Amino acid sequence: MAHFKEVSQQSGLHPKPAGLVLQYGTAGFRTSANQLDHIMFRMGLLATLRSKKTKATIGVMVTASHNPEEDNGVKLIDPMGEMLTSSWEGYGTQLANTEQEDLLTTLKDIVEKEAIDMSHEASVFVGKDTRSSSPSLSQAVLDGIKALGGHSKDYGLVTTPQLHYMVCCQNTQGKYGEATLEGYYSKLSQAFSQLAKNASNRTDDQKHLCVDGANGIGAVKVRELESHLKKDLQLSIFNDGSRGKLNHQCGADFVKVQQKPPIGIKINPGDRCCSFDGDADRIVYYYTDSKGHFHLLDGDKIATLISSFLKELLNEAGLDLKIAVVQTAYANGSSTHYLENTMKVIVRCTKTGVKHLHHAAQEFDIGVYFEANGHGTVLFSRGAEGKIQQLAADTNINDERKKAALLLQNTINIINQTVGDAISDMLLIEAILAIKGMTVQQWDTIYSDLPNRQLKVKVSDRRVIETTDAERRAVTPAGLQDAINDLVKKYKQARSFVRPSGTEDVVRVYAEADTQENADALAHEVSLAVY
Ligand code: NG1
Ligand code: ZN
Repeated sequence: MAHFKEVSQQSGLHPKPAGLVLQYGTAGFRTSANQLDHIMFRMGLLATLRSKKTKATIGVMVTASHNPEEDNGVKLIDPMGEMLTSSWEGYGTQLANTEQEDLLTTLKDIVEKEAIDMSHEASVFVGKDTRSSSPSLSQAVLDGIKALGGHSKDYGLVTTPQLHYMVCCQNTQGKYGEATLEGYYSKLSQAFSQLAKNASNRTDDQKHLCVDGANGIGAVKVRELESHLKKDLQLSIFNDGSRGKLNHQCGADFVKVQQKPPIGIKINPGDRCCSFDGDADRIVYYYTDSKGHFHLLDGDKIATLISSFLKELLNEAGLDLKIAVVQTAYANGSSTHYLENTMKVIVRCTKTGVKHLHHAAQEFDIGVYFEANGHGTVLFSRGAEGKIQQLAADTNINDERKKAALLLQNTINIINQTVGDAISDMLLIEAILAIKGMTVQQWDTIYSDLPNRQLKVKVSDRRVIETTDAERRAVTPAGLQDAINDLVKKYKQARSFVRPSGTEDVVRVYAEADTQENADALAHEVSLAVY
């Protein structure tokens, strides 16, 4: 096979350091950028095979999200814009770790196992974030695609969710939208402007939002969006990459974990602010009050705002659709309590990692899923979308039902259903606050978070910890869960769990309790039990 010969020649230009072992984890490969050249070339090969197998366009995004600038990473996007199916993650790991001389054998094994017709055309979309290592690494991906005879389209600098969107648009023949940046901005901004028409008499202050771009791609892209927004939303963009370092003391992950504002942003009491992460698939909101206290509105608060808005609209529209909120163990206990007991919506808890939440959300008519760290979106089933479209087009219903149906229709259009998207989530949140005439402080008071703390613990082998019950209980090593249970009993309203990270070589410890001191103390004590 001519292509295999080409792979053999080209792979020599992207050699694997002997002995290096890496794994396709929760978010693809992610590590120090200087170890990734061969991984990128090989992921170009894998994406080409996946495209031949699915007979659809596949995406490859070069990014390490919220990791430091020195790192990089790569993740594959499946035909409907979702994450690569788990059964292929193993091939990713195999290809990554096979030594140079065995590469062709591994490649041919995958072709055989998956019965891939190599004569079929392949099409792969490639995108990258703003890291200094991204241009050469994305070139390595393009080289891999070319070596196997695939066609590639290089979108250059895009956010992760933008690339997911392009892949979905391409494979649905434009039904989801146009596979261009212009198409993305116009779909979202038009939906926003339709929604914003339902807000009355907003002052300039109410239209104003401070955005922390984490010195990354999100800042570049939100600026491009700005020109499409007219005067409906006024953005002040900070950490736009012109001075600071990517993700350094800024961005959604920093703000969420440190529970404080990013550097590089000047905020006055009451100002509504949000932070994106390094590839703009996460968003958190925050403000400081008149006493200078910092208030965070994380993924849980976002899920609550969005699901209560949708639930109200469904009632007004008279549509009987099943709505659920999907969370992980990191969701604040107060949010789960509020959703289940006050809002009375179904709540599901899944393992960490967006693909788990995404799959759980697909089981409902409307599935709102958010990780506490701000990664999330809303999924509408085909049936639910159909009913909403039908009602919006119905001329025999009263004004209230009509208005609710149109709001639901525009809400569908503003959401990027392929994956969590900071830009799309931001527009939806801004639209909801505007329509409800709600300030960020009012949103914050829907429920009060239990004080909580997240810690990282370095251990020699994090894989000795195995968990069950959506990662809420440790089954190994023996005795660890009993020790955690005993510590939790010492505190009020307390909860704690540990799990190995899928993206860093650490064990994560989470604790919540009635006061910050107690949450801190519990997290500390549990981290000692992990050693
Ligand atoms: P790990 O490192 O497995 O905890 C982190 C986040 C996930 C997810 C992935 C991918 C936390 C506690 N964990 O995973 O939610 O976003 O990164 O980016 O925030
Ligand atoms: Zn990210």
